[in-house]
Amino acid sequence: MIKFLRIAFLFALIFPLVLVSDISAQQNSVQLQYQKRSVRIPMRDGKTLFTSIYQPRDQSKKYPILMKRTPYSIKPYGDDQYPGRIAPSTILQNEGFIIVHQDVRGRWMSEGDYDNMRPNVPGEGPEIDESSDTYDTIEWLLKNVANNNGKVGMWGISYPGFYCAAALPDHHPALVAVTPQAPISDFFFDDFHHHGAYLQSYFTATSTFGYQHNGPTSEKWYQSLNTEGLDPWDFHMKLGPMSKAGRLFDEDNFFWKQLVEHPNYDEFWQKRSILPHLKGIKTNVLTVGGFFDAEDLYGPNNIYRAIENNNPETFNAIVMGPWSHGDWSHETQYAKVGKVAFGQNVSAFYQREIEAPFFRHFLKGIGEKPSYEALMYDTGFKAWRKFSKWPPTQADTIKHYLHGDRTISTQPPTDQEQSESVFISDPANPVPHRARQDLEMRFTPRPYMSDDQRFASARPDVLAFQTEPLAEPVLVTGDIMARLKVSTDSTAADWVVKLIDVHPDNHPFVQGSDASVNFAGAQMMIRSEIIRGRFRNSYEKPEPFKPGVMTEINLPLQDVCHTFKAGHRIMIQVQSTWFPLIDRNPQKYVENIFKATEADFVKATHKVYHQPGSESFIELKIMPMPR
Ligand code: PG9
Repeated sequence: MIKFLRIAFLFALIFPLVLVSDISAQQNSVQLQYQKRSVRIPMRDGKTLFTSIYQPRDQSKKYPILMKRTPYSIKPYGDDQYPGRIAPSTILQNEGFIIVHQDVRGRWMSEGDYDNMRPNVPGEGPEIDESSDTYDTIEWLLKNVANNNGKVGMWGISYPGFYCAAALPDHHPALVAVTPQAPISDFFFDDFHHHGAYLQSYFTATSTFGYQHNGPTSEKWYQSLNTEGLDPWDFHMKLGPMSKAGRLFDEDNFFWKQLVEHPNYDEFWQKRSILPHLKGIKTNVLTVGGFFDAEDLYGPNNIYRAIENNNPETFNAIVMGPWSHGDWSHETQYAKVGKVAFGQNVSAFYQREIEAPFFRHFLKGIGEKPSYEALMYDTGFKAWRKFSKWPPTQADTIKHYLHGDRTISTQPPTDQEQSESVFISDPANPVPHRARQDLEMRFTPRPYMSDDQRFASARPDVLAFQTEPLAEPVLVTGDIMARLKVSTDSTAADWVVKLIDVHPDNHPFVQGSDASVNFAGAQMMIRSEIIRGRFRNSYEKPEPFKPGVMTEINLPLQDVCHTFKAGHRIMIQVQSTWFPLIDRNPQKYVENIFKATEADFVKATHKVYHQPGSESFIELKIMPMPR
């Protein structure tokens, strides 16, 4: 025992030293290869943006510029301070580019005021937006940075991914390669809302983007909520209705006020969407995302589609892997989402075979032009699939009907069957979005996207429908549409739909997953989505439900590429609460749920119908299994 304690003590002593030495080795590696210089670049309105330029020390050749613009700080500040990683990957970092990092307007060391998802101002006029700030930055860099080859690329993940997409309208001609990765496209469908339902799981993140700095600063100027050690369920339940939750923020949290004052898809949110502006693009775009990205999944899917629809001549490709938010930028032995592994060395393959060749070709003229339109990782078959069109045109859209006996089939229900499924939805006892023991206090939601849903199936307020075990594998691709006929005995309701891969009872353990995962009979979530029912006919003009009246809910679920193997079942779960991922709907219609009081929260009886002529079904795009 003494010997063990001695070893443990030595390990505790040495491990941090090893860790620190590894980080400092990475910083030294950057410093050995690159010389850092920080500048203030003037924008057309006179504000200056703080920019760090990492110039290869080998000045014997010319290099393209590779730039990231971020609201998350480009620290460490100081020209003698080097981060451990400055490029999208170690491969690109070691290859040699002029790497540029910039604090976006209104953040950290840059001047100006911050505006979340700053609206694009079309054209090249004097008004500023993220496109003009990028244009002015590129113009300055080309004139003031030695040994550049006149070509510029951009990369960024999440908010930095938005700044890549926001650079595209009226882009600088030297901007020839852009990869928006997990990009935000529209805050009414990405991050803070899903089809109008507010993500209470983003509550603590509101501080990060809710306060203006008082001028350039290298120090954090906003207070984050201290939730250290708190139980997530209790914390979120004790927040109460959002009308009371705001008490945790002080008066000048401008973003919280905007969230509260704009509960509908009004001009405030619409003008912040980048999607309508993605036209006239003459650069090359590679959009990257994760099929299990809990933050920005709407973004990559819809930025790719908008560019594809508006710019048929442009190189525009999409890569979606078995990843959560930004996982592809870290090399890990297993691609893991939550507790579940989806394959080995997936990120390494992406960085080596997809991302680096994209920049090498368009920025350096080295290597072939990428030949794929869509590279999608089949999360069931656990392998990459290449498509010449996305969603694939060879797929057939097949209705999968929900039946009153909780089965799913491609045959519609008959008069002889149970015509409705009924459940009581209680905001005081909402369905958790994870098994209670797995809930965590987080900046943003993440691991729930691939969880086993057996904890939910067991609840009376979750309707679980499933097929018979599949005789043949079924490859589901592209977007999914849930078309439900529902009613409530009240006047407001949210509707959640989950697509689940039910594993056979003899399914083996999947290497790389958490040891705690029991794959036998697992109900692994593949896709999920929610709509705040008031927005069923219009996101701008919400409507109450009429008590007891059958009502259509058409809910688009984000893209998938998933083979349900033979012996597996396809399951659909339907429910009306999903807490604390999503705030609780009072279920009594009020104009603005952010202003509802405890008295507005009521239990309600909800129904899903399975009647001939009023069927509830899910439209799945089924591909013939590739030979
Ligand atoms: N899309 C992510 C996010 C945005 C806003 C608040 C919290 C998270 C991201 O930029 O990582």
